[in-house]
Amino acid sequence: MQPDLSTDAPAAVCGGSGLTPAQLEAFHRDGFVGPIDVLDDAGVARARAALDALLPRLGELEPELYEVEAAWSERPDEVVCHFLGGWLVEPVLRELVFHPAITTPCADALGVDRLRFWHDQVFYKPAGHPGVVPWHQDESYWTRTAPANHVTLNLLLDDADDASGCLMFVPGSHRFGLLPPLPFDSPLEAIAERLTPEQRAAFRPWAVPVRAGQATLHHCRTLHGSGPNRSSRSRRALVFNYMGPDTRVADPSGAPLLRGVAPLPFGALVEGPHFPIVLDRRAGAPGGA
Ligand SMILES: O=C(O)CCC(=O)C(=O)O
Repeated sequence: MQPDLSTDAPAAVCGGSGLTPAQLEAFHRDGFVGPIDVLDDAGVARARAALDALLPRLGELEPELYEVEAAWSERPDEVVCHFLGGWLVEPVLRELVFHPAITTPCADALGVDRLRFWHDQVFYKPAGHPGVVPWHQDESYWTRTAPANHVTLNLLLDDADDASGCLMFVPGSHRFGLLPPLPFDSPLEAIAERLTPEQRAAFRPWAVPVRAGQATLHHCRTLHGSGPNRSSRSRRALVFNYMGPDTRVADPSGAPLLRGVAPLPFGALVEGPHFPIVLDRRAGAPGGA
């Protein structure tokens, strides 16, 4: 499975100027920042159309993707629709992986001149869907790569608020240390029993409502989760995960980092067509300073 990396950036996407100093300060202080503007109305419409065409074909496309959440496949009326690898089959998602309006704030947050793609995800909660995304740190699922210099941009294709299950974050939790992974279909609060008394005392979640076309950005150790969609609106999120350019394989097992990707040996640079450099701001680089 070799993704076609040729891409023309979609016209209907905002700037690419990156995080303001205040946004960067918030990211370092709290472990997340948002909302940030990414797509204009035409860009949202284009991404929605692409995703809506993909969703009914998930069963047929599953072998080409990195992963479709098994619990959702078994119990779609209870569990949030979640899959990885949409960029492999949908050109609009592939374009967004490389777009400066997405990559620039992520590179700013990580403090890197070169940004490497890790993978994409989709989280879809139809209107009235009871599924939740339990509180978790992304890094709990990513310990097969190191160092932990990864970031997540969660782009909403619908207005999201408390009623539709917008993302919630625990400010400062990126300094909690690494917590254990939990099954995707766990209850929202399942992490509570894994927290120390100090962490429990510091567990004061913030909900971050966003408009369609806006995103939140969070550090790979920031605790985040989302509740059910009690509204009559869809809640569609495209998620883009990036990492520093020098990330290496930290898993001695030799298993592929993602399904269908050629295995990389322990200690090797995470690179290749599935993990492209998506932004290079070094002097002399194409598009760089
Ligand atoms: O969109 C959601 O509810 C969960 C997203 C998430 O876990 C992420 O962006 O890392």
